[in-house]
Amino acid sequence: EIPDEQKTAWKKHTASGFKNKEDFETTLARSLYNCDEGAAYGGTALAFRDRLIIDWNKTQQSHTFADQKHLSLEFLMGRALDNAMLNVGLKDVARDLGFRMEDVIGIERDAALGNGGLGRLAACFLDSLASLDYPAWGYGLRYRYGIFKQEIINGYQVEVPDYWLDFNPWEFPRHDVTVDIQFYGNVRKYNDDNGRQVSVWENGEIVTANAYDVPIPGYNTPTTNNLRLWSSKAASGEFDFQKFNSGEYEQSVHDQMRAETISAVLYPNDNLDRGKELRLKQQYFWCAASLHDIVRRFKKSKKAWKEFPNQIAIQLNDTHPTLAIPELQRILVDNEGLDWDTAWNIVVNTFGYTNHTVMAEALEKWSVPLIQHLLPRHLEIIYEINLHFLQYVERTFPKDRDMLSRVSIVEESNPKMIRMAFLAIVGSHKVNGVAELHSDLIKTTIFKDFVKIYGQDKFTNVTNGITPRRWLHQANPKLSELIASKLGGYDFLKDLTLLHKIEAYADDKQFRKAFQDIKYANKTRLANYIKETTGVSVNPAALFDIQVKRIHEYKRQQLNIFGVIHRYLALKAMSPEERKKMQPRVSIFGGKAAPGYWMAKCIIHLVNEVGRVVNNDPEIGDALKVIFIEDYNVSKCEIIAPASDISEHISTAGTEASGTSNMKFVLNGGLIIGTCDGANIEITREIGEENIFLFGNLAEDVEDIRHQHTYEGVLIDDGLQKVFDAIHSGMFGHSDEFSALTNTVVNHDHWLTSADFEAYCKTHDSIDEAFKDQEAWLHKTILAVARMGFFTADRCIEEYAEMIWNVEPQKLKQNG
Ligand code: 26M
Repeated sequence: EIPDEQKTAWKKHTASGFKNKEDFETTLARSLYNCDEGAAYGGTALAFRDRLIIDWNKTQQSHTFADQKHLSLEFLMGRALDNAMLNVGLKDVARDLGFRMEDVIGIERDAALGNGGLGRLAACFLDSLASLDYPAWGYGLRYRYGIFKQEIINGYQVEVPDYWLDFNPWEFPRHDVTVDIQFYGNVRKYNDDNGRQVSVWENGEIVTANAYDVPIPGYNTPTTNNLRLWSSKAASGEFDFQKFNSGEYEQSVHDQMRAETISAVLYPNDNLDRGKELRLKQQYFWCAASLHDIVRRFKKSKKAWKEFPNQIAIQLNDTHPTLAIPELQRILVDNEGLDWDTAWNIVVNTFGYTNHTVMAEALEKWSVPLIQHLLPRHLEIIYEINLHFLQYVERTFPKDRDMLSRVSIVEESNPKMIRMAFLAIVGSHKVNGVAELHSDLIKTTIFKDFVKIYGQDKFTNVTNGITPRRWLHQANPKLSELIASKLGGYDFLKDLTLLHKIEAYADDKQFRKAFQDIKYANKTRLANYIKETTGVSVNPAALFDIQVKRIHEYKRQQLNIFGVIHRYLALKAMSPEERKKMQPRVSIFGGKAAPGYWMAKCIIHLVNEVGRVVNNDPEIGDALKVIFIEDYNVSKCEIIAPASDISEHISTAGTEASGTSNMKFVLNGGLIIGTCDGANIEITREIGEENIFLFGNLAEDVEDIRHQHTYEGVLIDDGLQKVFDAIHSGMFGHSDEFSALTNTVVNHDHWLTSADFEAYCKTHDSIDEAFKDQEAWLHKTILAVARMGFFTADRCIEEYAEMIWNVEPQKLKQNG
């Protein structure tokens, strides 16, 4: 599949990394005397890329037509070089150049084609699929601009475009793989010779999808899977050519730009749906290109259509790819001539749908007029799907008239809306949530009626996980090495449950010391990074308290910063002697706010202003520092996650579907302060409740408390009132800047900031106490690490494979 001219170019530096100076010089077209870190990165990346290609080709040739397809609008991959080196097993090669490997790796820009948890989960799953030898492809969009780069200017977030493609050695354009995608147009009906009605969607605008492939290497296996990203281009039809020649240059160029706009930029919203037409275009463009690709490959196998679901499993990462359901139905009925029921049976057995949120504002709906305009045939098909579905519901529940309007895929509002989650449920054979509590919640709240209709078995849980290759071995090589020294090798990177064997060392003096030294070194690394980037000196011996994730009211960074202010006021009220006795702390925040999310931006501003005041208060010194790390992303997380003593996962109970950074922090030897939400609950069950700091109201009580707020007003906690008074006094700059933040608590407190405040502060006090006893603390952290085996993404993939995809691994024959 690789074009010939590329093959010859690559031959020059294949097989062994660059063994000699000439290889390197030809690869980069520059002399070694002129080699800086950027050049060293370029050369190393190209050399390792070549190693991957060989296995990649072998893998793709050996795979039969059976495999799984993962449709995700987001893949938050981070850097590739370190991972490529780990998987090829030759991390040392590049040292010859005389650079520190860390610096060379550090040159690479993140592939940041995602917002947060959902996109990173897709990336971890690709790593596990390849590492476990599952034949699987990812399908996504090749955004020219990934998630924006965040700068903090005068304490405010400023968004800078992320143009990441100027040197990307990890992608391969497949000039021969293109798909023409139609938008708009009309539907023509006619009866064929057998009197069967046929629908033709025609006269639309055509945009071409170009494939770019990214190799996904597995760890300790030659299996190298494929991530295919689609890029939009104007269709090079004669029409445009004519326009150009007849002097309509401007129109011709304008059409081109319009087409390229589709894959131009990632929507920077996390857990928020805004129903923009361009977003719907992105979704259809990518679904249609991917399905065309999948169907084309299946047809090469010459198998009967009924075999389709046995050969192919398509997993929908949230509702973003739900248009793939009517699109496959359209292909089967309109293009391939299957009857409706046969086609529908194939569709349902092919798709699985993963839900990542219960929050109303994140549940996708598209207006009927918009779909009508953009995808007229799909709207007809969606209506037909709904008709069949509602007829079934009516037959099954003849007495429940309300049921029909509650579960209808079409919401009878003005304008009418298509409920994408309902379409995804109806069009899939399995629906899963991403942690036990979350999977229970969807069954009892937003999808309750569907459980009645389809039964319990259609709904299942697959608790999220993370790849231990990136999140333990790469991010924390020293800890990985220490564990390997006790376990007699690195097998745990592929079977994370083996970690349980280090429980035996929780009381071992030497092991504890080594473990503690590693944590201290990781904290020092982060302290150096903070010094370089913010100019603030933090003491690595202080307790590092970290909350890094997208900024969102439901994640409650406001609770954290109010708690920090509370602590600051308490410190100010103490005598110098008393203050000296307090456990020194560094409160670290990081995360991006969606550009249109005003409240989230206020939170960022408050954190920065509190930092400015606290960090410059000579009375406070090391007792408290407040840091905001700019532009939090995957590669920064690799420095941050190993450096925590405590990390914060404090969402209002019932709102965070799972969380995955909670897993990263514990796996790296930090403890959690958290609510009974998402995967925190299962983490507690695995590591023991004595090794986690839980607080706050439970999910089952949240509704009642909100109700109470509405009817009786919000009760503001005394401690929180003092914090608000300090903010209103202008202590952190003009208080108008923060009034939105305090008012929402006073008016509704939808996120229970006040209701949970006291418990939150008390829990932090008990953390201070616990941290004083370093031996006991080490005992807890070592046990916690030892018990994290369950949270590997490898376990997730095995569960999906067995419960949803019904597939087995396919090992490559070595030297085959
Ligand atoms: C929707 C419409 C328009 C534009 C953007 C969106 C959108 C983008 C991302 C909606 C939701 C998005 O992500 C949701 C998400 O990241 N959910 C998280 O998924 C993780 C993996 O399962 C969980 O661990 C987190 O708890 C959950 O919040």
